[in-house]
Amino acid sequence: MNAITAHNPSQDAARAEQIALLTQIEQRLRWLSSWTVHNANNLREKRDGLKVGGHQASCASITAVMTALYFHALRPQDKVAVKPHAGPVLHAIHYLLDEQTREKLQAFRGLGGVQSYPSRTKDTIPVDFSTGSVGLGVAVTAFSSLVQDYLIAQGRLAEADAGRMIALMGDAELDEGNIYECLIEGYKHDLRNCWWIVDYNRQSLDATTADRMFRRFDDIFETCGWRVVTLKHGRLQREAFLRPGGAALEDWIENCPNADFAVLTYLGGAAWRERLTRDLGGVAGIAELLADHDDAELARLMTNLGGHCIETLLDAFDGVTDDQPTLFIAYTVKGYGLPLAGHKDNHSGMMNTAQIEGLRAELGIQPGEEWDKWAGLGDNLAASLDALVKASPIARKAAEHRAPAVPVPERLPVPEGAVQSTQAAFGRVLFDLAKSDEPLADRLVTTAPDVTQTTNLGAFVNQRGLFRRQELADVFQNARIPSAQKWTATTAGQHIELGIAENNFFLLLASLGLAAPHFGTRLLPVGTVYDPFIARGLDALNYGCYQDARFLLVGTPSGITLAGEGGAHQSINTPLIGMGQPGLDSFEPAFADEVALLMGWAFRHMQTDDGSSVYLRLTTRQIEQQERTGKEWEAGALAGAYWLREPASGAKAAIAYSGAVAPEAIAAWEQLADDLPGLGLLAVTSPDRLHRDWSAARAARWQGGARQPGHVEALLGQLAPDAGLVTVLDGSPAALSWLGGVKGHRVSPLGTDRFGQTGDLVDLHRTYRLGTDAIIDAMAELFLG
Ligand SMILES: Cc1ncc(C[n+]2csc(CCOP(=O)(O)OP(=O)(O)O)c2C)c(N)n1
Ligand SMILES: [Mg+2]
Repeated sequence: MNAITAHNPSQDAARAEQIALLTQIEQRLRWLSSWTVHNANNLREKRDGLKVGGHQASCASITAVMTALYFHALRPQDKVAVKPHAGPVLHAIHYLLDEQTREKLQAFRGLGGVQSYPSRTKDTIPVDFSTGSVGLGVAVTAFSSLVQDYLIAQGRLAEADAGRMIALMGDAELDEGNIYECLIEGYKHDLRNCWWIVDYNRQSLDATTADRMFRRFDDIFETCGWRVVTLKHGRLQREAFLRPGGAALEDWIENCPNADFAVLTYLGGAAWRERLTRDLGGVAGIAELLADHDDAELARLMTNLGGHCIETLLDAFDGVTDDQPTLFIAYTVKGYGLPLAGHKDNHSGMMNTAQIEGLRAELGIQPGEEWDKWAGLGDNLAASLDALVKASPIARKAAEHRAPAVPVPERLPVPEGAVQSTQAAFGRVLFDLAKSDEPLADRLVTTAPDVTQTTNLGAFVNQRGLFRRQELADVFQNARIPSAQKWTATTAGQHIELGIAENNFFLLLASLGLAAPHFGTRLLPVGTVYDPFIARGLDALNYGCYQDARFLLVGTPSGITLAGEGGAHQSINTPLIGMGQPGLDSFEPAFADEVALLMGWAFRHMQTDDGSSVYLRLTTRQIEQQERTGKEWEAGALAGAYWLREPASGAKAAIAYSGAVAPEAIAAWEQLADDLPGLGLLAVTSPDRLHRDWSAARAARWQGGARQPGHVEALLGQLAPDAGLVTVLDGSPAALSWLGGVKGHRVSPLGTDRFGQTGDLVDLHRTYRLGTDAIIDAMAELFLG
């Protein structure tokens, strides 16, 4: 820790003045965050009988840390992820900066008001990273730092503009596994410019945290290349430790179990006195030390931990001037300065009316002045505080970037070949782009969790190279050992290789997908993962979508079409994940020309204001391609479905299929067409978009707009009202069975709803009823049964 330069009196005075003002600001943040929660829960009219909620103790725990950070250490180019339950503190900071309104604070957790947890997309103050699911908001900062380094290495961001990616985290977040996955990946990629500041109050939601972990975090982080700065004691404590008996007191605090410390904090000065007298009464100097402090002062001394001492925090932040990733462990008290301090149930605990009134009076705030920024402080002090706030570097933070769109070619060339798989077609489209001089090609960044080659990214990587900040030779290539894969890494490479950890994969996609608003350069991230292992990173995927990050996710291979790989690798429910996930438009194409069309569309859709991320569910099954005569199918394929074989008007039946089972659907159509004249064959490229469009069309009527039939209604409207539908896909049948509800058609849905097993495709199609025979049987049953 940097000592303050002691020999310049005017500097000392300025520092003392700054600390005094920041201490006032810290109190204001504690007040405003408490009052915001109190107002929403106790004063605002309630219409539903539900608890509103909020976390006064979690806020009070971190107000000093946030004061020192936001009004001193933070630079305009830095980005911060704030622990979810400190949302009201972040909003209070922007209230002091005149960037947040009283109305929004008063509407905390109400529609249009301040969100419960900081939200990039819904809050109106600058929020760099959304948070809510603990752990993810922490780890994402490391990946954003990696993205920043990628942009610097590629000459798209000046080194001088590099910011720190900072996470303000709760100590319970250290229990989340994704933190450690990220630490390992960060070490491999030479992570820098990252600060994680732990609000180490040793309380989680349920309990006080395990004493045994004390010091272990230092070991873990230091092993991974981090500097660990522990802020255990505030200035008052450090001074007391210098007194006679002080060493014993320090020792006592060091060894005090977390739970005991919390209990004594809650009980207050008299309890501290009683306990310290019991434990240390015989130690020389302790009686005098206790006598020198009344109960309130003693309580203040004993809770004067590093994370509540502005001076200690400023010194710690100022002390780190290099780019080594740094973990600050700031010891704190949950509920500091509130009557909730230390109570084990304080996570969702709230001050009652008498308690908040007590706090108001203690801070000199008059009734009715609760929302006034500097109430009770006097004009001079208020002016000084206002000046400090407005002069802080954070007040100069620029608005988020609006990066121009990267042009996408009108058409991406369709890979040639009479027999192809969608996965190979995907790899080929990327490879063709990699060889081109399209501006789009330079903005592609690919990534995969150790499945680069088996998901057909290899050709792209051979062409565009692996990315590393520190260049890395391909040892195999240098030794002239033949391999299809070049594995040389350079700063110019465009593939970021990850270890097998799907949380990291999705967090990197999220960070890459936020490059435009964060750093002013659009990147078009493309990530591949085995389709079943999407589930492994599902919360991180949701987290990326929630923040409106834009990426192309490719889940491949998928379904029981993986045959020999067996049930452990066969994805079943991913079509439903694709349908259910907001912010992610999902597709399951069958043919190479559909893949090329959808990829071109995806690169455009990822860049439009009302666009989203895109998910392609692909397969390694090679199938015969379609001879196309026109382009009419394309609009339908983008909207989610088109007739591969147009039904006769008023036809009595149709088969609807998605993806890899196209050959079985086509064969069944051919066998049934004679018996069922006019039989239709519907290629469903996106159950997701089809369903969303159907919902939107119905909602339009209820919202007063004109009732235009949705795309699926127009398609199925060509059939007779009493027509029968057989739907089939290599995945949950529920992804298509809803088609029967659109026009009231009878439906027989085929698909997989049991775990798969090994077998060849013939056996598996028979066993899981996905084959041509199953489709014909299902159709027969609709008409005969
Ligand atoms: C993934 C996830 N699991 C559970 C929760 C519910 N939850 C919210 S806060 C919390 C404990 C927070 O403790 P800590 O991180 O120490 O925060 P603080 O003590 O500062 O409030 C839990 C379990 C959550 N938000 N996210
Ligand atoms: Mg905690």
